[in-house]
Amino acid sequence: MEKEKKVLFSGMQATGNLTLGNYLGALKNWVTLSDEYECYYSVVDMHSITVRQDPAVLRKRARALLTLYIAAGIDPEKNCIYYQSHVSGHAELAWILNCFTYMGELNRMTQFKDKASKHADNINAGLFTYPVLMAADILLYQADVVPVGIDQMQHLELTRDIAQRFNAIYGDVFTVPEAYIGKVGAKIMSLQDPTRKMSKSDENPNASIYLMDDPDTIRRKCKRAVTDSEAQILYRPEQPGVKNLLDIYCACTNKTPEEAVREFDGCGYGQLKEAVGEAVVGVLSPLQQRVRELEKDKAYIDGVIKMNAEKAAYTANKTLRKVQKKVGFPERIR
Ligand code: ATP
Ligand code: LTN
Repeated sequence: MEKEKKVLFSGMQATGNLTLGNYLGALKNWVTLSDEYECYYSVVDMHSITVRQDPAVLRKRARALLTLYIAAGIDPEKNCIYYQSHVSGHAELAWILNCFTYMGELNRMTQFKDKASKHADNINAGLFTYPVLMAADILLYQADVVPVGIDQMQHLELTRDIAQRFNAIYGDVFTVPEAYIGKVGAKIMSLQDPTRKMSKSDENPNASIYLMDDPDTIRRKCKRAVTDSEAQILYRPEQPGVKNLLDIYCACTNKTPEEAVREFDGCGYGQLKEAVGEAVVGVLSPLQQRVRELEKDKAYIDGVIKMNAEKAAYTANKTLRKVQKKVGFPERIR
């Protein structure tokens, strides 16, 4: 089949409660990109078990994340939204790619070092080879572009190196993917420490707005956001708290920082925080409403899960069979 649109792959882990940062920095972009590309958006549950999980909680969160993809506006008829664990090709290709990845390369991964220090009691081999599974995710679908945050760039570079190494030995097997880094302002910072990014693993619940927070909680968290004592609303790095509030405001209202600064000219921080709270509620309330409606329709979600897993497996298997043949596995007898 001729490729009409370029292929895009991305994934998110269902660990923790998703934040406004995940939505504005990733999901919202995914929706925009879904018209232009043939998209695969995976709930990467196999990556999640590199850190110990409660099985019931993981299952529930994975389904909630998949539902959220749809609620955010990704059309599951036109794009492929699926659980990584439903397509066995991910694990199979990851094994092969493990044999084309050097220990030294994996040793350099900063996320591994970071997670290993956070989970010193469980530094398992899966945590170490996490980037290889990620490479398998991307290469299985011959993805041209991969939208990721800056923190995942190192993993993407490794994916490119593995693909190029494999291609150099066996010919043109894999498409070498490019990173797609979202627009400026897509990095949402913590409301309590605007020098750190808003993160779902932050232990302070006031630091992050969770996607399922109710309107009053959202307003309260915005009101409590840390700012400064400059008493002027300008968009500049010297005022990271105010800048972050403006970034959130702009991302929620599709305005530019210049427009926002003009709008808040002469206003106090209280007014800014109130406006930001309303803007966030304006974006999250309809999203939450769609999530609740979708959750009621179990049969529909089940149908999406089944159909899209089959769609993903079809493409994945094509690549996998080609790779298996290249490395010398015997042909299957039909
Ligand atoms: P954790 O706290 O567990 O590290 P996280 O909240 O940082 O999680 P990830 O699961 O690492 O989120 O990332 C999911 C996606 O959301 C990635 O594409 C990432 O770039 C994006 N993302 C996460 N946090 C932010 C943020 N504060 N601003 C913009 N984008 C973000
Ligand atoms: N490691 C990524 C999630 C992820 C991913 C991928 C992203 C797993 N596989 C493939 C893009 C492409 C994260 O933690 N954000």
